[in-house]
Amino acid sequence: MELGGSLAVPNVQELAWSSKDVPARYVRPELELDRVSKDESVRVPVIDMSKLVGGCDDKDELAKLHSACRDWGFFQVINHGVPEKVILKMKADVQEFFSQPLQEKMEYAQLPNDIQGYGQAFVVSAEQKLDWGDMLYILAQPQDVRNMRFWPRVPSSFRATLIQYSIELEKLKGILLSSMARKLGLEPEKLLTLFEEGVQGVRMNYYPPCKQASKVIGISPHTDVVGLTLLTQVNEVQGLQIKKDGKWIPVDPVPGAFIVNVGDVIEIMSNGEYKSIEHRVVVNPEKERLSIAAFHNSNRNAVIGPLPDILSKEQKKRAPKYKSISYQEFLKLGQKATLEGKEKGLAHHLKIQTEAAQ
Ligand SMILES: O=C(O)CCC(=O)C(=O)O
Repeated sequence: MELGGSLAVPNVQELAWSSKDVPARYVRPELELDRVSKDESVRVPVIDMSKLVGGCDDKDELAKLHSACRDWGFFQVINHGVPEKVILKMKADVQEFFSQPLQEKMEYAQLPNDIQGYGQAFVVSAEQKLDWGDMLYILAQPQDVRNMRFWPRVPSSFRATLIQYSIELEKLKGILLSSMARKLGLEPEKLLTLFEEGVQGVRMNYYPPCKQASKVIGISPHTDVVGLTLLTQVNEVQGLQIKKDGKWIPVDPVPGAFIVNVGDVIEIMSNGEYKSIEHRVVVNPEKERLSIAAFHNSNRNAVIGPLPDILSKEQKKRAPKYKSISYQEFLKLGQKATLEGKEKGLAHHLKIQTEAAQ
């Protein structure tokens, strides 16, 4: 599977050590105009997953999940069933990987025409502004997409840890998708079937501190060109922000929680009922930040488009708001749309323009 690649650019961790001034390619003048919410009462919803599994059928919690997907596109999940020791081991191994000398990490460097490996994400032109972060991206599930060339051997437990972590996240993905399906008026199995054996890519992010933190961005504003993302912040350094009502809202992780976000594919499949929200990462002036994002795609035979059952929900006929495309077309378009912000994201590309909107 060809997923396109990224142009080679300097390693940011090294740059952060070596240079006093931020090179021009990392400076983002537009950040000065951004509005960040200081209102602590506006925070992403927290969903208690123990109320949605094992025969518990808490209607209020299900309704809370539904409104989180519809009105926020982002939420946190607690009591999610992923064993704490699996999460802690994953965090520890990722931290150990990034703390190695550059030469060791470069053994797993990105190659032309592959998005996997150690490097920087989605650099497609020599003029493009750059993000203040490095990453290791690995396709972890299903087994047939794995390319062990990019899987670190140090720490020695890394490979087993990532496999265990990715299996646990697949289970959580399943629970979330069946809960969402129920509130969307679908058969509980419908989304599960569409996402069964879908590719899970795990992106481990490392954002070095930056003395001129207000001038750079860890990850540019974007929506996720996938179905569902499950994210864990590795250390105690806050940085993720989501766009709501024109303002950036910081996401403060609840200890032990996963941060979940609806991707473009779920927005499209739900015919716009659920929203894929723009988000970005800001950098800390003193401390490094690490995070692990697991992106879940639909399976490789799925058509990406509004689901017929949603278009005819409750016997009402609804017009599709998005075009339908094959998974192959989705991969091509997805590459273009990535890291371009909501306005140019995949859901935007596929949106059917109504006369009134033109
Ligand atoms: O580091 C984070 O909190 C967010 C990461 C993210 O948005 C991404 O990897 O696409």
